[in-house]
Amino acid sequence: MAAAPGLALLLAVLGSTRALSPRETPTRELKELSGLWSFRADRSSGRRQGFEEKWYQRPMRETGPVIDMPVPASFNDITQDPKLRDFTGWVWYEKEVWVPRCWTSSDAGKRVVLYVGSANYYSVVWVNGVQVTSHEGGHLPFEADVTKIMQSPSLQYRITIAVNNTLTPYTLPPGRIQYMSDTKRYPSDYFVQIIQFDFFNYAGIHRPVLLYTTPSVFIDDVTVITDIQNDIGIITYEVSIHGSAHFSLSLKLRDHRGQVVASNIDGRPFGQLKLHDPNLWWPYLMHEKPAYLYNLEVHMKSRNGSTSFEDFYTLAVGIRKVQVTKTQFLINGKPFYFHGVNKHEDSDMRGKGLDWSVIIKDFNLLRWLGANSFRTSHYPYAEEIMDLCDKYGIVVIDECPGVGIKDPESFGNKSLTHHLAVMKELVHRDKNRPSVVMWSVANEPASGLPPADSYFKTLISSTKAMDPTRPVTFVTDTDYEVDKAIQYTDVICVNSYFSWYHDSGHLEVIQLQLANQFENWYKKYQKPIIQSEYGADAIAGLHSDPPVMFTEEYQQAVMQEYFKVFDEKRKAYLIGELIWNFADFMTVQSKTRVDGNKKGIFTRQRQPKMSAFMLQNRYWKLANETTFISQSKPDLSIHETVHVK
Ligand code: GCB
Repeated sequence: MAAAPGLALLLAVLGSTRALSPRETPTRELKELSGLWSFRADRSSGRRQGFEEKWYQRPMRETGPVIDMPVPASFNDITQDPKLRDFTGWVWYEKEVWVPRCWTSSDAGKRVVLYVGSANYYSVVWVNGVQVTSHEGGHLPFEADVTKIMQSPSLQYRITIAVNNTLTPYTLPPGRIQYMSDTKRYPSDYFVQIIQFDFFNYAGIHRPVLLYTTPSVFIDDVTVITDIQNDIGIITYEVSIHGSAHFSLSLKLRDHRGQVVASNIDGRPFGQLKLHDPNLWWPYLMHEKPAYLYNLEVHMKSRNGSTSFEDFYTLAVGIRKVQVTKTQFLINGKPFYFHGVNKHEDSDMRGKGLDWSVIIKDFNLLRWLGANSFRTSHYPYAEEIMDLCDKYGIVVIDECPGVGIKDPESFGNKSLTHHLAVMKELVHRDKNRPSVVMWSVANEPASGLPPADSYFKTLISSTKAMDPTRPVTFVTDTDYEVDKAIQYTDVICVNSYFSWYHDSGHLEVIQLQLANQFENWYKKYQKPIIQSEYGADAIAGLHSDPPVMFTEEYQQAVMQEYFKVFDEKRKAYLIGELIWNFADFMTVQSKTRVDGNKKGIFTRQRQPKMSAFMLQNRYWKLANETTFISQSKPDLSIHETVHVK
């Protein structure tokens, strides 16, 4: 039996990017390297001193002063040094670790991998002074096979990671370094990093660093696609094995009680598992038992002469189907309305560093709010967060770091090639997640510029080729008459800030302008629309009646005006509303930002503003209208599907 066409395509296009999340299983061990690392910023004028003096060759304490730096965390808000807060260039991290002898002996039959959850934005990694990998781009994981190096006689290893946060017209997000040559106004060698996005450019090692093992012959990747046909759940899978062409595989699917409900022991790396009357994966608040996950166990055995290898990997699988019509977004054949938020990975002191307390607090707030979805504005979030979306049924629009693409220079081949590579990494990382229902390739690019047409045509069609099972979008704030790229998307995502950035203070224009916005886009394209951002800044505790800008009352009033139009248009083609923003967040210093962006309905410390209670009221009402309780079977025979095959 051949792999299903969609799956074959997905695998062929994805090729060999990093795949499975590191995980402990009976055949895999894992060692967390979170904690304190030695740290030094390279403050030399060209930022090249670390490379010139080869700081990776000896312990860093021998080449100069080091400070303690927590990992994961952004380095920016950890010290009292304003120059480190705004530092641009190379920073160096180092950690000395012990590795168990049973991992590294040459006859252990093990492979040792060094994994970095994410580092912003460009990283070079050495072990004991030997470069093992480099990676371009933040917000996504990368790894290196360090087996050979770890087979040296020493059991203590020095891991050095140099990270550069410089943004250029060809990075994602793009940026520009501006040198100030007027020596009457600026010190010599003075430069600033220019960015065109509205969040602080936090940098450093943001997600956990791990060492993990696999057997030398190992499960390299697992891809699943789920479908539902006439009460039968179909899981089409493909497993790739690395290290040997001779292996046998068995797969078991267990329900949440641990019972095996489907299995395949024919030994082949692709096939289908079928289940009668499966428990479907439903979004939070759409069903009485949302987010049902099965556990897929993949067991591989291989023999090479007298040596045998065994690997075991488990994957959470949610059976669900996504479709898009001209007016609806369907999950398991039922209309789904996104009542959710836009977020940031952002918190006091940690910046963009992963923190479990913040993560769990945020999920508790989302559920309190009655939010069923979020967009990962404006970059991929940690795998740990995505796991919880699968587990809690929070639907995700998964966005890549294509934010601030404004200059014509950023629409050339060099940028496009990198953008395609980033989408490939993102799709590869999140392809098996039931919570991910749509890819967003960018936020507010200059999509009215002539080169945007072919840039987005290629980007969107390549993303669809990588994953034919999910719709693709990008988020626009360009006028419907000049936008050149929405034609290629499945869903229109539009941002607008009526009575804030335009007609500031004039609440009375919102309804007219918003209704026109929706009608214009829909008439031109006949695609469903999500209001992917709207909102207003409110300084918590600032009040006025009648409402004026920056007060909690004004934020509420803006939202109320938007709601009136949402309620009218959701009867037609509006399929979602995502408030900007879940919480206040840090930005670059500017005349329009008072200690960051204050459009949160929660403060940065996650305390509710008045708007949070108002939104909670609305979202629970919406949830009650759209809940589907499974007394009757869902109708999965959709005839009107137009965009997603
Ligand atoms: C937007 C951007 C978002 C900003 C927001 C604002 O359109 O997509 O990144 O933070 O507006 O508050 O200005």
